[in-house]
Amino acid sequence: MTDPTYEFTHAVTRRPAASIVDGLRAEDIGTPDLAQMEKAHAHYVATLKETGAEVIELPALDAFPDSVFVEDTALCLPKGAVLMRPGAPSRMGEVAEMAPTLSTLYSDLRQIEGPGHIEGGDILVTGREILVGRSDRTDAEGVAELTRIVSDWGYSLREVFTPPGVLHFKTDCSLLDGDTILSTKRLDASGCFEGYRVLHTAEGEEAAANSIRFNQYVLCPAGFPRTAEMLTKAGFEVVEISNAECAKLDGGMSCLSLRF
Ligand code: CIR
Repeated sequence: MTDPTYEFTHAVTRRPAASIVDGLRAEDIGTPDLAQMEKAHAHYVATLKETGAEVIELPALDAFPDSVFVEDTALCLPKGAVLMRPGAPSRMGEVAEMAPTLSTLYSDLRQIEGPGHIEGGDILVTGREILVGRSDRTDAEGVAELTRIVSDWGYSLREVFTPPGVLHFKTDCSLLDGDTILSTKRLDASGCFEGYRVLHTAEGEEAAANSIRFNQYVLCPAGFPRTAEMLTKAGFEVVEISNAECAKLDGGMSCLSLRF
């Protein structure tokens, strides 16, 4: 029996574009370097492929500086996929660029029509439910529209809240298996993971929370040794990937792929 929350046969990624220097960021901590980002991206894609999954690598899109962060454009579930409606105006057009790829892979492809907004980075699919964090990018109307769509497929969706100042819900958490979550202490303190087994990122290593479980591996941003060690001790096979360039744009491991 496969576990649909972390056992995947496919991923979709998009190469970073030269326009990445214009990507959105909450705070300017430096300009991302395209060559360095491409190198880390290649390591990321190679790691996904190493698990036996097929990775569909889409070409760079110069018109959309943040288009490397494909996760925000869609939600992919076993029964169907949903095209999102990003809350960031500059990212709206990325959805139409993703639609043709998903329409070849899914017979049931739905779309958030609006007026609400929702981005994939705010959605965590666990073994028992779909958690969606309201944030600056994801509003009540967007959550309500997604709730109606996924209830058709038998999912229950629970609205939660992304902490203030945190870009996306999954900036602060990730799924390690159907029942286990890696979270920052600040997000877990909100009580949103009651009933789950929760592992905390180490103090000062909050940015390690945006990791992904993909088949046998947990892909973690490099540079957070205490969290990596904790995960290894808990029995996970950790692969560290440089996230220095994406971090300048508030991006992490989950943002860089759609997984299904
Ligand atoms: C943005 O602000 O939209 C991008 N610079 C970063 C998106 C990161 N995506 C994610 O966490 N799912």
